[in-house]
Amino acid sequence: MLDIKKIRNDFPILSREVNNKPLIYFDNAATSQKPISVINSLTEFYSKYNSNVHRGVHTLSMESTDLFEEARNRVAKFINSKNSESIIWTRNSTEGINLVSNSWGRKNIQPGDEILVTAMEHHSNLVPWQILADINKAKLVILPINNDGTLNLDEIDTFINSKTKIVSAVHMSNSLGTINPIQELCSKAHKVGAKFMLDGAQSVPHIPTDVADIDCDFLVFSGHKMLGPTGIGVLYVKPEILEEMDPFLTGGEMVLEVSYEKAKWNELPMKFEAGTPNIADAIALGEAIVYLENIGMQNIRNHEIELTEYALSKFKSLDKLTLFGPLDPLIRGGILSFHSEDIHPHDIGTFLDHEGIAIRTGHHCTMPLIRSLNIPATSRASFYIYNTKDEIDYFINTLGNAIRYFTDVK
Ligand code: C6P
Repeated sequence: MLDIKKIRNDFPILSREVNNKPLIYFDNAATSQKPISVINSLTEFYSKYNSNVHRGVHTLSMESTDLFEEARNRVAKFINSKNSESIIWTRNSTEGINLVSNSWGRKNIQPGDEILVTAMEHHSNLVPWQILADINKAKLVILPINNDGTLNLDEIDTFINSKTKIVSAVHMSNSLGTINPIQELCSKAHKVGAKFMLDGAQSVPHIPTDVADIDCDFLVFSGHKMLGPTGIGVLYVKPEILEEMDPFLTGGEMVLEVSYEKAKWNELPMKFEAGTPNIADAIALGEAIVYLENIGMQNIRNHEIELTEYALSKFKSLDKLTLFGPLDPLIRGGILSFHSEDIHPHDIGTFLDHEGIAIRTGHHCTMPLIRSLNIPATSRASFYIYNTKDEIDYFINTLGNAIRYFTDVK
């Protein structure tokens, strides 16, 4: 059991009011709130250590370089990467996927090859592959889903075949909450000699992640969804693949030697980190990881299973709502997307906001998925470590009021 009261005290924003009501923050899939230790880390860096990294011989630069690399080591340990050279700082998950599709993809995808993604991908794990398929004359193949929001694996051995060169799949869907059987997808990809990339934007903040165990070739995630600041993300790449990859962005820091004619790339991981990196935010992400580790990732997962189970049972009391995604909390995360035929999601979102509840409404950057459900958008509540059953009670009650309010008007 988590000490939620203690945890909540660590998040200053949770004590504010919105529209004269205590804030209930259920928009964690979009971005999480930040504990005071992360906020303090940013202030401390700029107050005491601010200087560029890997460039200076002066004390400040050496200190900031140490803190920056310490944060990288923390990330490596957090996802059980054997070495920290496999950890490349990016701005977010989106940049990590673009790095792989542009660097590994352009070099390795041949005309006629197949790239497999699932029907529930975020635009970030779809559009870069559409562009790569177009440029390299490859075929983008979409793995379909079942009515319950799980992947349809009936013909998986046809979908992952000898033409498949990469399978890139989301671990936890940001629109359905579904947790995908990534181990199975990864081993099937490897069996046909394809690479496996995991979009961990929604899973790494909520589920213990072990890249050695999963055996994925690439993993991306975003700091801002796991208590860290915006503007910092991570791309993990298996060392042997990283060695062969060409840089994506070029310029300062990623070179060892430059003449007017050519350049020699820097060592890993700097080869992939052109320009001055996001130093303070990387260090603060390290603090976020310390915070998560102190609570324990399995404890976080257990707490969210409990909240999800509770919310799913409470949803049954609401008429006129369709809830998307699987109903078993063990194969879904704390993300609940729902829709009412009679009420536009933006109306629900605005009604809830008046009562202090923050949810997200829209297509959640999964437009093809939402369209395939024949709806314009969904309303989405998403939980994290600081959320409580009392908040869910208030949310369900307010949602009931919203449904009555809008359907009575009709
Ligand atoms: N989803 C949401 O509200 P960035 O924006 O690069 O940090 O993360 C992109 C991304 C990639 N994959 C998945 C599964 C995601 O959920 C996201 C971000 C947010 O659902 C913002 S659109």
